[in-house]
Amino acid sequence: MLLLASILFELSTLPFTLENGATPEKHLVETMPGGIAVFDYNGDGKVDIFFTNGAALPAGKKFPNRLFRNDGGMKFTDVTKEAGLEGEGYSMGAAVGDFDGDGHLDLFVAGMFANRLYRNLGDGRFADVTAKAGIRSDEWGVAGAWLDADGDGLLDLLVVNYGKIDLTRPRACGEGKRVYCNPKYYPPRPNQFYRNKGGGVFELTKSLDAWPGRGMSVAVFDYDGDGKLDAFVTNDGLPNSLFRNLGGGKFEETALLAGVALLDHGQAVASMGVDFDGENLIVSALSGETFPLFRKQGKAGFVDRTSLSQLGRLSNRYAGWAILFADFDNDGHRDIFTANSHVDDTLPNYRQPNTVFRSSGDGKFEAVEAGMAKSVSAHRGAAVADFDGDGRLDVVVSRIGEPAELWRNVTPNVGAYRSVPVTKIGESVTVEGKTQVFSPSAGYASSMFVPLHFGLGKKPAQ
Ligand SMILES: [Ca+2]
Ligand SMILES: [Ca+2]
Ligand SMILES: [Ca+2]
Ligand SMILES: [Ca+2]
Repeated sequence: MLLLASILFELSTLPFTLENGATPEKHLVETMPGGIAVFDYNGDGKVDIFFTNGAALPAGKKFPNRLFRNDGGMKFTDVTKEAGLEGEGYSMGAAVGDFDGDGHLDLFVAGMFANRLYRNLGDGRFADVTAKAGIRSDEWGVAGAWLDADGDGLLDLLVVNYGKIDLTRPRACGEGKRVYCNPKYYPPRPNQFYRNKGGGVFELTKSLDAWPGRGMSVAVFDYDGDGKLDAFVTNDGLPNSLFRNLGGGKFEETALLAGVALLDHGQAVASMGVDFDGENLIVSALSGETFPLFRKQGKAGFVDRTSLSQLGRLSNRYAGWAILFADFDNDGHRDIFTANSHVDDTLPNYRQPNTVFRSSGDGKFEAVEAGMAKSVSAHRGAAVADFDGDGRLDVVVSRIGEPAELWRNVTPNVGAYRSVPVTKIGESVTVEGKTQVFSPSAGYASSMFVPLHFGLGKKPAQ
């Protein structure tokens, strides 16, 4: 039997600081920026990094979003200006997909009253095509997901919206000291489904209008095995939403019946980030709530395995934003990375270390230190990719007020692996009996358009 050494990361930083535009008025949006996209924007085979960034509040200077080109060997160059991706307004999330099918990966950026669609021109530049596309900016957008929901071969766009906010009349919460208000003061809003009509034009439908929420993140997968991609949206302090794809651009909301609306205790938690590995749906939440884990049970739905998987016990003290599956030691079992920090910046545990939970391979997880104690920060978004191409999955994390973290995976004696490039969202790949379905939407308001990574769990060939 091959004994694998424990997972280990080496920390460096990137010259990007996430600015949340913090004010004495404590607008809730300040707690929530930081989605990331990782994708190969210039087609050189190396995974590049896009960071969303905030703006001064209530309305003011944009802190530019940033694009870093991967030059190999863990070296990155800021190419934001030449790419034309500085953006405007308060950006929060990103979604990568080739919406026009020209082979160049395009970028949707969600923000508060500032959604933007960028077409990749294929020469290192992006064009802002928001107006032509008909994408609106009339909601507090947090995240987005691309999926061909109506099966016409064109990627449609799902935009995840939070609640109603009026920055000109901020509510005062807290006694003695001002704190961020409870989400309940932000009335839920519906998400938006844009149908891609071709020719770079989208039509805003009413497909999701019946199910308002306080959406934060989205994962796309075919949960009932009918061949159509469904969408799971985390809701802050409300039951989650599962939008079952009925075809033709229509959905029905099935989270309660599918067992993913709530944990078995029946209380809504502050669901933030999400990921799905084909069997397990994981969600991040606040300290004291535990991070829910729902395990797939047949085609109808899921069962709450938060406690049995040990994730409840392991996550209870943390507040998580990004939560991601990745097989960091290539043993064939996907481990979990979470980017942590409390929402309330007046609490002593506001800044937290990230966590790595290693899969034991029997449906249970165990905490591994993995080098994470080196950074106790206000972590937000995260994305996983093999940035240095050495077969070990690395992690990038945004943090409020400090340079972004680059966690290079230096785990010794990892198992063999196979990396399979993918182009089509919903594409299924099987390697040595293991199947993965590609969807870039995962983590906290983030997007990973990167090759599928299969840990194969045996010694690499000499
Ligand atoms: Ca690249
Ligand atoms: Ca394109
Ligand atoms: Ca593993
Ligand atoms: Ca690597």
